[in-house]
Amino acid sequence: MTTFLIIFVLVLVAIAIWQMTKILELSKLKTEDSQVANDKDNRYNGYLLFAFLIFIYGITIFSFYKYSKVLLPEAASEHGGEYDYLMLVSFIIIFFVQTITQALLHYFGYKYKGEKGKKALFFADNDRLEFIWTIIPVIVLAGLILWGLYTWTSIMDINDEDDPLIVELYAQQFNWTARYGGADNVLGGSNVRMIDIDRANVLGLDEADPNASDDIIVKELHLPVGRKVNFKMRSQDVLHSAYMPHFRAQMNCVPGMTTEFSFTPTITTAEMRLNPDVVDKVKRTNKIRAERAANGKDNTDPWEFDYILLCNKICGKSHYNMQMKIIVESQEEYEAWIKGQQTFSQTMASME
Ligand SMILES: [Cu+2]
Repeated sequence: MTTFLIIFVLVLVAIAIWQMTKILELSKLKTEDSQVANDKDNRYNGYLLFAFLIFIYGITIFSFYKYSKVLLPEAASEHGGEYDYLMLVSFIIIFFVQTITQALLHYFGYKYKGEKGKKALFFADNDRLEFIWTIIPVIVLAGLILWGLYTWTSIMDINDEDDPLIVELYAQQFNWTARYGGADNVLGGSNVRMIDIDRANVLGLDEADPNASDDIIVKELHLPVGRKVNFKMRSQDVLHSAYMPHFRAQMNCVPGMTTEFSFTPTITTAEMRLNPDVVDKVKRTNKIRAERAANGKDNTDPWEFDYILLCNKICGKSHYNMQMKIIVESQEEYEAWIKGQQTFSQTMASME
């Protein structure tokens, strides 16, 4: 980043010097030097166009080479594959059109550069040409939009089929809390007005609601692999956004209402840790951390991959650190873990 800034400043200084020499030249009032572009100037600008074309192609190839590895690994949810495919096809189309139109734009800019004695060909309209360049984008864009709408509708179809696990994600500045429905898989009623920090009722559960007594409140989200999860999101204070990038899931958490998202995790945490992209990323990160350790800096503990729930709305000064670990595991492991958690009524009883 520092290198980039230095280069940027040097470029700005160079431009300033160039502009100053131009002003000096102008101030000499050389009357024979006309400001009207001649053939040589036009040719020069034509070559600059080609140079710019090579620059944008070059930087594209460089970015692919250098930054492809920072993309997310394979989707870990059922709908994620569909979502990624839609995005890939959109990108391929945009990339293909961009590459060709830029080449044409710069080539014709060069070909029809100003020359002494050359007259511009001009026609007011061409119905066939206009038809072609209107109908092709219309068909392609309509196709993408319809496909996108169809995919969106199927992802956002939140229903109670296939016995989904019900989980509440509760957002507040600056942390997440998760709540399971307990043995009955039904979340008890809740309201921010019933929050009672002194008695550990941090989510404002209705103590009189029998559905609430077996609810389980945790700070780490465990999900059994292959089981659909219906998330109910709430926020205590401001807008937050529950973002689970590895599952291609995101939903705003809005104070005063409950929002929903649903997905089925398909890859356990243990399996994802063996994914080549993830292995690679862990290796790169730990190399940086080892270097930091060697230089006596902090934040040097070796990192192990975990799924994560992040806040994706800038909700305040500690927004960047608003996260919760997600663990996807087998049904047996999940059951063993949930059995070890206290229910809401147990927590309340222990406070009496
Ligand atoms: Cu937030």
